[in-house]
Amino acid sequence: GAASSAASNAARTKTHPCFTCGACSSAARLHLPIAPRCNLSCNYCLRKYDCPNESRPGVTTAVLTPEQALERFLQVKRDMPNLTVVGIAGPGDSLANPEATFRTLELIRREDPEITFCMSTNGLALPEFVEDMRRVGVSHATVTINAVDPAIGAQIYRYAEYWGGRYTGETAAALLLANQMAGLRALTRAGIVCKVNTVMLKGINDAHIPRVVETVRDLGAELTNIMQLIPVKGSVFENLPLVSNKELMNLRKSCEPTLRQMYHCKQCRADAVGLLGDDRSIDYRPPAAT
Ligand code: CLF
Ligand code: SF4
Repeated sequence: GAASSAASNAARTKTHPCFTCGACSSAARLHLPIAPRCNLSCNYCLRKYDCPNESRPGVTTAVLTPEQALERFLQVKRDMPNLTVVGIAGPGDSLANPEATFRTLELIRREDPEITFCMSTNGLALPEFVEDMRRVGVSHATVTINAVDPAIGAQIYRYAEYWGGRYTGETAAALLLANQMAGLRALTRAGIVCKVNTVMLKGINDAHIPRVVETVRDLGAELTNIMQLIPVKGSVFENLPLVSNKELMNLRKSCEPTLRQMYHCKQCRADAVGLLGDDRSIDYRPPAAT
């Protein structure tokens, strides 16, 4: 039932290196890069690189098929006894590639009933897929929410693609926000432990972020991860002034009384492997296609 899965999901938080800072020096995560497409256009993104919502920008990750992803999982699991989490974090959006995302997780679940499943998404397609996430056993999710006001969101997103339509401006931002909020609420009601990532954008959403944190707390999120923008050359925000470490830390500290904050994010690659601070993704090559 929902109550017992909520309890076991919460227990998994202790060995999740992103959701529990104390686990990050011992517990490893594996990102499987099976999700190339995206349904959103964020102004800090260039699609030829990994999704900066949950990844290091400027890096191009080779995409795996679900079968190749299963192979990589089995290989990494053999090599890494401290592997606790399998994550889907791009290189596009997990839920803009639902067939590949859920097929990959189903294949792995057949081989391993225990490993923790984590997914990150921009949230645009979330309301449609919460039930699938629950069904395949996703216990942890990250939704990137940069604004809870469509007037601010309109400065961050160029367009959103939804059910065959392309939306721009405040219409796109309002659609995205409605789906993020309904999706986050449905996830937490289903007992899935949620983190919200927010990219701090100087002069755009920095003063607004405390409201984002309050809103997602009220929707049941466990923590927020306020992240620095790493500017991508060629993106709309390539020349946005940088946020200093001090400004980032001050904002996190001021939000801490509202909701638990993440301080140890490494802005991983979409194919990251190992401990958060010890990225070994380059050691692992995709198996040759057969
Ligand atoms: Fe991966 Fe993200 Fe899951 Fe962690 S990463 S999908 S929650 S298993 Fe972690 Fe990496 Fe920061 Fe993400 S350090 S970028 S917060
Ligand atoms: Fe880029 Fe990620 Fe935004 Fe999609 S959700 S446009 S991949 S930053």
